[in-house]
Amino acid sequence: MDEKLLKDAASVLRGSKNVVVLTGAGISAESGIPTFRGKDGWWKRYRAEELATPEAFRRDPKLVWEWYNYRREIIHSKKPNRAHIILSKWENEGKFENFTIITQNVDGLHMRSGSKNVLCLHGDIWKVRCTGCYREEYNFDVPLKEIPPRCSNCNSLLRPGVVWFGESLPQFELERSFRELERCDLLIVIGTSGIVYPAASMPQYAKSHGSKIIEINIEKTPITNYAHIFLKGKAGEILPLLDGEIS
Ligand code: BJW
Ligand code: ZN
Repeated sequence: MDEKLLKDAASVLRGSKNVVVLTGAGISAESGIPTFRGKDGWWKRYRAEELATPEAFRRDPKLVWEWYNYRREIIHSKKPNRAHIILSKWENEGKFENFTIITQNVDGLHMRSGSKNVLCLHGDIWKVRCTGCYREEYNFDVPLKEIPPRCSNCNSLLRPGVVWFGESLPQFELERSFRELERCDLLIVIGTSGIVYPAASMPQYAKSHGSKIIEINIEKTPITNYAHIFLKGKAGEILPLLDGEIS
């Protein structure tokens, strides 16, 4: 890690009042949860269109649910890592006037590590929604009791409470995200490949409203081109260093 860059990032962080953190699958990688597009990512083994679209679910709900059941088993057996824990510490110690996490992850690890102000853009893998009566509820069964699971109210198929390609993001979370991005002094982007919209547009949006952008990733992304500071490395190693600099 370049010491000068780390010190520059710490100085921006220290001078910021309104901080937003945008996270992707990379922040959970060190917890042992596979990313989507990395070398061991899901899309290397499966085709996105076969699993993460409404059409795929209509075609083969059992296959899609088997994948989600498998991922729920993995997530259930893992815990938040140092990166999640430091973000929750910054929020709970009141280090900044406003501190918001916008996450694309559905694994719930930010909440499990104690973060409260979290906007989940792509839903929650522990929620299920009925395709018949639209009732939404939590389901923490690991493994699921039946695949595909059915609604206890109307017996229609349940679907995972996540956002698939071609679907709209939840309106409240999306609107609040853009409001926070308009007023933040600093956006820290952690562990996202920056190619899935509308999340991928958020760093540019924040920058156009005057925010500084710090990116933490093990490799460059399209966001790196316009980030003010790029910290190359693992989130679970860089965040403790940054925390050490500002504590
Ligand atoms: C580390 C690390 C370590 C590893 N430390 N870093 C505008 C332009 C073009 C297309 C579109 C557009 N607007 C909408 C679209 C269509 C589409 C889209 O974006 N397509 C693109 C792929 C081109 N978007 C949508 O359909 C969205 N809906 C929408 O916009 O509605 C309106 C609309 C609809 C249709 C047309 C137009 C408008 C919905 C997107 C839903 C995404 N859903 C998924 C699945 C969620 C449920 C589930 O988990 O199963 O969300 S797909 C998957 O990708 C998942 C993720 O949240 C998302 C992003 O992935 P992420 O987090 O970036 O992970 P990776 O694996 O890609 O990257 C990991 C990164 O971590 C890498 O960079 C590593 O280097 C790094 N890393 N270890 C730090 N230790
Ligand atoms: Zn129902």
